[in-house]
Amino acid sequence: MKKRILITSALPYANGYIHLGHLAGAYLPADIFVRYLRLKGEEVLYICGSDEHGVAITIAADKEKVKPQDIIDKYHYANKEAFEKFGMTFDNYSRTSIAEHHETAKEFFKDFLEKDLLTEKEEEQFYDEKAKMFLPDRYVEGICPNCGSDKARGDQCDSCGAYYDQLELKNPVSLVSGEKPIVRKTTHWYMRFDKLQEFLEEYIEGHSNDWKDNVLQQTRSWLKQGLNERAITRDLDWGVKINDISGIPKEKAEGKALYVWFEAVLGYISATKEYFKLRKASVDEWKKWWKDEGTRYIAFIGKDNIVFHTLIFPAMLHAKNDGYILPDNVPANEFLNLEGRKISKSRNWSIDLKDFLTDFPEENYVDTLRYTLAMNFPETKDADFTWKDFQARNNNELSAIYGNFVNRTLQFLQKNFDGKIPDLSEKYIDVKNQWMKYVTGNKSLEVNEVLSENDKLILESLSNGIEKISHYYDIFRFRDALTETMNVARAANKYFNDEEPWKTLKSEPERCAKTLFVCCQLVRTLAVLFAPVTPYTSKKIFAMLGINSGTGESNEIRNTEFLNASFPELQSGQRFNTPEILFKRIEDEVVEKQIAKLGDMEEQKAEETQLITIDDFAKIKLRTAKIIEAEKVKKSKKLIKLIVDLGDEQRQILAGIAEYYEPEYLIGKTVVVVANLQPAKLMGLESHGMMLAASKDGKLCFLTPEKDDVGVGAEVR
Ligand code: B3M
Ligand code: ZN
Repeated sequence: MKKRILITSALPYANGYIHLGHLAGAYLPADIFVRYLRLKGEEVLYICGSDEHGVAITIAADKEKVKPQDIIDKYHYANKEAFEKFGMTFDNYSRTSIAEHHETAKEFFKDFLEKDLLTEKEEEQFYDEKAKMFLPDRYVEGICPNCGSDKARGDQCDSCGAYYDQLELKNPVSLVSGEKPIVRKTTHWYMRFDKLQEFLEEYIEGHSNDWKDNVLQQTRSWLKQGLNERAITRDLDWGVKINDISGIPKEKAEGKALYVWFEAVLGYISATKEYFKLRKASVDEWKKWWKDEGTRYIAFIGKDNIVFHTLIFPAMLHAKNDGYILPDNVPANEFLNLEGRKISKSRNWSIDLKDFLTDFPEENYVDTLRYTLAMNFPETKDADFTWKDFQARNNNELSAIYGNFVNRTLQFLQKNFDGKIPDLSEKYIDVKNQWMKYVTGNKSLEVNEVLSENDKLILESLSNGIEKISHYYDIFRFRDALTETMNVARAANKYFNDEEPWKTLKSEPERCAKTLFVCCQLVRTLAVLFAPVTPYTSKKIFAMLGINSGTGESNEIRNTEFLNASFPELQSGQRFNTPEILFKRIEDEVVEKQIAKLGDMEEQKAEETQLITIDDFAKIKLRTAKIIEAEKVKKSKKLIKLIVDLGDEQRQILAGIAEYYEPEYLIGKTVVVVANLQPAKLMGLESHGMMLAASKDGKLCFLTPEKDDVGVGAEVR
């Protein structure tokens, strides 16, 4: 049995805002898991931070025309704040620009140098002659040598996940100048990953039963190809510099930085060191988490980071030969799509967390987002987030099931029991004892008639439910854990319905009190079970109940709420506070507005990038014309053949408007046509010009002069 659990989430690059895809991949699953563990009383340390080096940062700086330092400051703090509001409970959210991290990274480099695991080599690299610089990683784009995708980066292909040597990229283009780079020699240090192949094979096979399939598959296919030595330095003046490391010639090390992946993974360690330093703990405290067999380490990541965490990082930890533990699991998620399409920031097909928080500032919506994402975690394959689903999860599940149960229970007590947890009469006084016997496994024990069939059923649902929930959390099946959690809420509602307290209030008041006594306990139970996923709501419920109970936050006193979730812990006579609505309904307009926001920029951007001059525009000759004949083109759904009069000539124009207009309606109308368009043939018919029409959202209408004054043939400008 491990004594403590170390959890990390991939360090997001501080080059942009966190979006929902990130959250569903590596952050929310980890936070849910961490809260769950803390609520079980486990000793947990949850580490994350910004990845602030490498080309991802310098490219963002180039784009925003500021210094890399400005970029990392801007996004580090923005993301840290957004994460906090989203309820992430890191023990430390650090950053890789801290001195601690540079020292740790250099220590590893130096150590590998001494162990002969690094080779210094002069090798060919892409060089941009115009920009006078080498082009590391993302500074070049080209065709993927593996899958043929044409947007592959210099070091990795986003399409197929391949990770290759930059010179293998086909048709390379420099992103700095747009030119084709030349190949030039430069010195770099290469890590002998080939020497670690055997060790890694053993390590991975040791986990063939407990790691996710997607993780094993990708890792094995890498191992199968055989590990090569890899350059772990770059020609870059932003990052962990190596020019002050003894053992390598200074002139050669000048202008070089460690490859971002080599040092970023070590960021988890430096962040741990920083955490204990900030708490003024003893200098060796961090080692308890990284170098003690009593610690279990789990690394949460997205699928594009798999091999760095299953091979590269473990290889480094092992090679350091200093007692480091290895990841015990790397539960990588696949990708989250948005409204059926791949998330893309540049196409504005994305939802940044910060924008969500601006539009939905109330905490209940944060919980709805956490719940919706968790119900759609891409655990085994890519999944989809849609606003309609967000609305439905809120209205039909959180509000209609969970919120409804809490609300009807507390309202009923408010109205009929003076806002207090009911006292139990003589007949039912033993309920708590019987309940405890029942949920602690003593089901065979003869339970007396104090517990009704309904009571037994709900207790059954509770103990079975909690067992399943824990089991699913433990094997990283969070969607299932959450579905089971909602099932407990369903069972609670059913209990309320079956007991019919609104009837027994008059006919069997003692039983009614017992029913509500049970329901109150269930309210607390649900708040505990939902706490990892919807913590803000749980806090509200605990406050309403007037009790102190945790939601698995970082600084809480460790308790074992989750293990005791099924126990009846509330006391009779305890007064509670005014109930409030937990999940406000989300109306259609709200989500429609969000859907409409997506992709906006796609058009905007297209307009921005394709600015034309007035001379360009003058090339287009637009003129008014009167439609004198119109008929449908045979065998075409879309085309109408028009004869238009331009005053000095008549022309035949084919217009794709048959789905919107009847030909008869068009005759006699004055329209605007492009008069100098090259003639073209459509369905065997000549079209000489083009008629202008406006279209949007499946609707279309042609343009016509506001007054008849100008007649036909008038120039439109
Ligand atoms: N910064 C890459 C990414 O966001 C990354 C992960 C580092 S984990 C040490 O995909
Ligand atoms: Zn590819």
